[in-house]
Amino acid sequence: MIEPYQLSHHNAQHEAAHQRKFTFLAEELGSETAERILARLIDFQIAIPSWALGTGGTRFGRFAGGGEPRSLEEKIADVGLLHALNKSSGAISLHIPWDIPSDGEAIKQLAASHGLVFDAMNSNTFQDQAGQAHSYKFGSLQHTDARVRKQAVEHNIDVIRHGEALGSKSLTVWLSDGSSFPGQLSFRKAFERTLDGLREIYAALPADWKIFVEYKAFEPNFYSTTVGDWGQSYLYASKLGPKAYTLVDLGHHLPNANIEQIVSLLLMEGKLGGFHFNDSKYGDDDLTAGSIKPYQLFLIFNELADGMDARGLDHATGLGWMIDASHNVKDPLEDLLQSVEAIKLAYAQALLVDRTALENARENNDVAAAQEILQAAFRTDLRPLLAEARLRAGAAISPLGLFREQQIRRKLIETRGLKAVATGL
Ligand code: PSV
Ligand code: MN
Ligand code: MN
Repeated sequence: MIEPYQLSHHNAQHEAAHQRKFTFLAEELGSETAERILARLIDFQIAIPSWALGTGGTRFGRFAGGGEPRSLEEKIADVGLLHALNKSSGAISLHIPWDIPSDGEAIKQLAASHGLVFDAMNSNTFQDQAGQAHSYKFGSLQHTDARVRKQAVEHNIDVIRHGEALGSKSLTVWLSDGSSFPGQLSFRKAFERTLDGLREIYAALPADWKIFVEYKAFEPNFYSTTVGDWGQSYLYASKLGPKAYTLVDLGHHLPNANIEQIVSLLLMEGKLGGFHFNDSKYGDDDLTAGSIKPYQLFLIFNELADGMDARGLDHATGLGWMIDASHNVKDPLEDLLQSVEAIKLAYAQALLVDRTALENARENNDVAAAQEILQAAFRTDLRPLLAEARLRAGAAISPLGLFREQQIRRKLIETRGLKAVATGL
């Protein structure tokens, strides 16, 4: 979709203005700081979920945007396109059975030809599929009927096998299990059954795999959720063993939860596995990362950068970085480009925080100074650093700009049709 000459033409057009801004910023920051952040930005990759490439919709309706990927191959092509534009989206996360590969090796090669690897595999026991023997209406791993639980365990093991063929190294389990009315289930039995099921899945993990236990406060159940918060996820992960971790989806908390504190403690305990980035105003809104609460995103990265350094974790590979978003009114590809940009910006700002000065201010109970240090980093416009990182990585100075200049959506509609609907939610 993007030819090398189109990329160089775009960059040539924007280079002079970019250099002016970058030179000024690098001088302000000092070249050592600028280079340190640039090196980390170039390494940092954020996986794209296969289900975010089409229009999401709500329970009230769906307004298709056109040109959506009709197959796994086309989803890979879309992520390849994002990666060509920003060189920061070098991984794709699949959801089974929405994305069952007919030929794992061929799919792996296709992804590699776009410079992509396979991030976490996701299982789905929150929907019934055609031909399925037992229904998940009343849950999957928590179910009162052992046959339903067995079916859910087997599905997860099947997802692991698909992932092995693709070179993935982790399984994310998000369960919609829970109850909608008081009295409907025994919390204790639901927990114990779920733990038993997770233990069977854990036992089937290859030696070098991780399992991420994703929590969510509510929806689709509205009274209780069996993996409802980080405490419950942490309990499962601790009981399962060293290959089990908690996954934090930013939209899965009750309003005003202090997510940065949760992240800090999970990281301290060595139980933070990864992220699903998005933003929200009310619930699991799955809005563009950084579109509602950019300061919160920065504060989360501030804890991540600090905590990963404390544990000696590699920033690029130590945790699983992924977007989990949905798009009702925006072009999905444009939205994903915006999310990646917002995540990298928050990360860069966190890398700018003067940790020694912050530590001093804390030890001296200098509250105002501590706040100033964080806000100074957050309020520094680091966008020219992001553009420079892209330029050096062989990406576009303005990925969204190039996407629009090349009228990519129009071309996708021409080849795939206006009514193409991606598989997924
Ligand atoms: C559930 O709300 C969730 O965040 C899980 O990660 C799912 O896998 C994904 O959204 C898609 O439904
Ligand atoms: Mn999620
Ligand atoms: Mn969600």
